[in-house]
Amino acid sequence: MNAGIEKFMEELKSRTPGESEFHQAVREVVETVWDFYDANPRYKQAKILERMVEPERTILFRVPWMNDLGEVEINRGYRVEFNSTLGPYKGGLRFHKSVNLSILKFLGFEQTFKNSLTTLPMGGGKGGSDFSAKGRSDNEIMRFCQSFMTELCRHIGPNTDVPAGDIGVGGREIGYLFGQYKRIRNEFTGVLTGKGLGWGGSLIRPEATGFGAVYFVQHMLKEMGKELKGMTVSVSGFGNVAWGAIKKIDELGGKVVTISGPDGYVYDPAGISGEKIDYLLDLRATNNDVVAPYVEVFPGSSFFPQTKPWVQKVDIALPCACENELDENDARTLVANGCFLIGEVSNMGCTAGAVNYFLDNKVTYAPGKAVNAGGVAVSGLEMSQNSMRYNWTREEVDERLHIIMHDIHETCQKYGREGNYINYVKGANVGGFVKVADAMLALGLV
Ligand code: 2IT
Repeated sequence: MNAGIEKFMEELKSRTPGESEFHQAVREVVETVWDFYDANPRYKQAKILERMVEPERTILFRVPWMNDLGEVEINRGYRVEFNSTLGPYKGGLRFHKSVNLSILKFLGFEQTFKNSLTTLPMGGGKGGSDFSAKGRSDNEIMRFCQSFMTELCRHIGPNTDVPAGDIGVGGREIGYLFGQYKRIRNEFTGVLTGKGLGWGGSLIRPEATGFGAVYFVQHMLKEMGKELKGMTVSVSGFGNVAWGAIKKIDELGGKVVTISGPDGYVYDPAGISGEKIDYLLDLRATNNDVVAPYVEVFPGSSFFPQTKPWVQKVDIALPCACENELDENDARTLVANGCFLIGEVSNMGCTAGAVNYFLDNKVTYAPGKAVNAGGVAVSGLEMSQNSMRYNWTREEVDERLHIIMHDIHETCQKYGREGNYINYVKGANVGGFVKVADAMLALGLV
């Protein structure tokens, strides 16, 4: 235990009581950058870390709307504008019943480092609401989005803060949010990313998080002298991120054998490919948030209620669902069953216990802020295209995504190499930190 780190964390906790996810995300970063921080008094004197853990601005607001029965409903809206040192605040909106300030602060904090790693000019932010689309009609979702944006629109803008999607916010929600912003502000600008192709969106954005994650995993494998072809992979989740990852793994000759939802997981030993991948989109469109129906459509697969896919024997595991979905027990089970690479695609998908288990045992593991950065990277490319009022081709966007994921891997190696082992957690955190910290020093005490 390092006394400096413990003191830092105690002070943080006393200022932000109860924000356990936020504390978890900060601790992981502080533990890995501390030596570097200690060795560079100019960062310490300027209290860079202390400033980084305090969001520049936190906005909380009421979101009133009317359901289909004519009843009034009230949700809470949030936007945490964490750090604008490198560019406009950038990060997704999450609509899920679990959303609270702690979760959005952890996500906004991580986003700042992730966006720094992409090499693109984006600050970090995150927002959302405790609204859940589960069981809601399309009209209810539209009315909620319109009410949410009626308040949010005064705080954001293409040069100020550019939200996008996250859990519960996909193309449909971005459409309703963009429509309302455009109407109120009378502006057609790149104020949101993840837009539809016909109205300002970028090719590859829907696939980008999953594709980028697989490109990153390819670099990790190459480092080990292996390739994706022929590998068996377990994936959790069944949303946009899981869909993109499965699509790319299938294309490159890997075999994905699991998906999961809040109801349990599906094991499909034949592999999820072809029409099965398209079926994930149908599952999502039901608004039911379950994966069990998969086994009725595709015989030969099995459904395991209320359990996670990490018990299956695979070569590679890719958590693609939500934070803390893979704990230390899961980590031990995976490794005992022969899994040799874990690519965290969800934000903070692994608990601190799981991460420490991987690092202590020198298991190849990379954190979400590196692995999943392709999503926000292509959002950055969508912003560039919107500013130019021009669209790049699929090939152009994909090539840039390839370069960005390659560069993030290089950064992780540069700061995380420990002999033959790459500590990707340290690499991503120090790499992300240095760029933001240097820019904060240059911009003075603001
Ligand atoms: O976690 C993430 O990086 C996202 N949800 C995407 C953010 C974005 O602005 O595209």
